[in-house]
Amino acid sequence: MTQPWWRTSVVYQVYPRSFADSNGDGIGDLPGLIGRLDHIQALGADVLWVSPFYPSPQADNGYDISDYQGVDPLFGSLDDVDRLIAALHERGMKLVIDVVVNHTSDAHPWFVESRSSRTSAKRDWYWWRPPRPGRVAGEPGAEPTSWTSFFGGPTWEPDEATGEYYLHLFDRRQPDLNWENPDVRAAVHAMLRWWLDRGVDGFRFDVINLVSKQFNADGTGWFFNGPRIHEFVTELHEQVWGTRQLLTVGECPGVTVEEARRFTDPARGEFDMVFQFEHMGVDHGMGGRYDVRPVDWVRMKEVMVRWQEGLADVGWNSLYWCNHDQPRPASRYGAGHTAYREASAKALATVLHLHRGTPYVYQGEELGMVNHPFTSVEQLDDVESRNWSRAALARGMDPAAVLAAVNARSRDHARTPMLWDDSAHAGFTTGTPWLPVHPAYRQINAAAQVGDPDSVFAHYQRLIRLRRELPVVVDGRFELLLPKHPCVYAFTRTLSGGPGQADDELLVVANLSGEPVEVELPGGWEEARVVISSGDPDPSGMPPAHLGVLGPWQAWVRRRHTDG
Ligand code: TEU
Ligand code: CA
Repeated sequence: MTQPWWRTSVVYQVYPRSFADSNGDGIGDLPGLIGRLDHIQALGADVLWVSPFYPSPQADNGYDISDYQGVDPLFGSLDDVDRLIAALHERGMKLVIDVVVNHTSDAHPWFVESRSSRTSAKRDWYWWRPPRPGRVAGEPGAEPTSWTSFFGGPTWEPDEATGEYYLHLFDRRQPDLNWENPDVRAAVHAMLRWWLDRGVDGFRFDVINLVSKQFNADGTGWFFNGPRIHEFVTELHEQVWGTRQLLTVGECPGVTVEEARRFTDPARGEFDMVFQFEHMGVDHGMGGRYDVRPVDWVRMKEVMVRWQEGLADVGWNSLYWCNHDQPRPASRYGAGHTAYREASAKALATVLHLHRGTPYVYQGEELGMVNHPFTSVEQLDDVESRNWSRAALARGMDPAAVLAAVNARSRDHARTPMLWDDSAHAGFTTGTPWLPVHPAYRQINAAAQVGDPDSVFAHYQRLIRLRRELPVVVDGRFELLLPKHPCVYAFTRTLSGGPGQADDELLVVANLSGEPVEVELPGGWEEARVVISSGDPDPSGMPPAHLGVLGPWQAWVRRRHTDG
């Protein structure tokens, strides 16, 4: 059986609003993206995932869709999508589009019709429920369940015209579709087949494990991996792509390894991989993402290993440190905007890209971009950070602490403009950028890095090339070393050569701290060739006895063949 094409792929994610602006309105767009495909190709990524570009009131920057089969004029036109697909395919690259079908925008014609009356033909396309018995819609506590929205506040919005509530797990302008209704599912399937006919190569499904809800009339229930989730996903697979080989990735907040095995077991016909969130929670306190804690690498390794092992024989991992919802990894886990910024970005990339799974690179990560120094919560655009800040201030939290929390965690860090060069607005736009450009853009930008062998960009290029060249990177068994070490992340990857054949082995070692450290590594690697390295000292010239001596943020990968 031939292996699916995406096993050797590296995906590059673009948030179109923030990538490249072609017409000077300060907002990135599809023609701008098409003009920058050389950058992604030069990096070596072969798949492009583009965040939503569909018509939308932009309440959540396009994750609130009002027409699934169009393009918002802000981003361009359907012709631009066709041009993007053609330009990618010409380069041997593929396109994955973002599918947001847990909810629509409240401006979607389906919802407009649904809310028009209790007897509307599309009433049942969304989750309409009466207030709790004996209560009036709008009264505090009258909500049908006590669920809290991802963006704060209750998940139920009272609707004056009909006296009922509708469900929105995210913003109130993002009403949840009712997947219990077969007409809703059929409409989603038809819409996705239409995109396949246009030539897209895959789908990233937004919060797809929330589409099956268990709602009980007594106000209890849940919505993570609901009772019919696997039935819905299997049906989606059958109805939309069948035996065609795409790249499908389901974003699954709260998913466990056990659930992920079900979602990604090829025999079940669901998804190729999921985005899990466990590793994103390692530096969250009990209060969630804005309860800022330093990353505990021992715990991080525990989580990563559990996923590596859990999906070793069945299923497949996605690998990411960042996306459009997360702060910049060079700030969050690395050295931030200091002398070790680049070394830390390289070390983090080395660790991630040598795990087993499909790596995702988020725009700017390949430059070691860092968090934006916001000086006021007023500068934030993101609905999540704004709602959280407003609620925290209302609770009486110290304004300086609120600012510190959003400066550590806001989704806007990922959304400030891509840094292209040292010209005005970092070459992102000729107009006024919709979010501020990072003040260090003269130092951190693509033009300064592409072609420089010491750059973060070049390091990503080498990591991606290594994956293409060495099957052990794709298929090798993963084994963690030094699990209890607080800052050294070390592991081996092993591909058995079979009878009479040597094993191909990699040893990956990274010091994820700004202090030099010395660790004891397994023997037999002294003569092994260094295939990737970053930071000081140069590992290739080290005397064998010093194998475990690591400089600040130093990382390297060695390769050897041993008889199996
Ligand atoms: O995100 C879903 C999700 O669970 C989170 O990452 C969420 O955005 C938040 O950060 C939790 O604290 C997806 C999209 O990636 C995100 O951009 C959308 O806002 C959201 O769904 C709604 O469509
Ligand atoms: Ca534009």
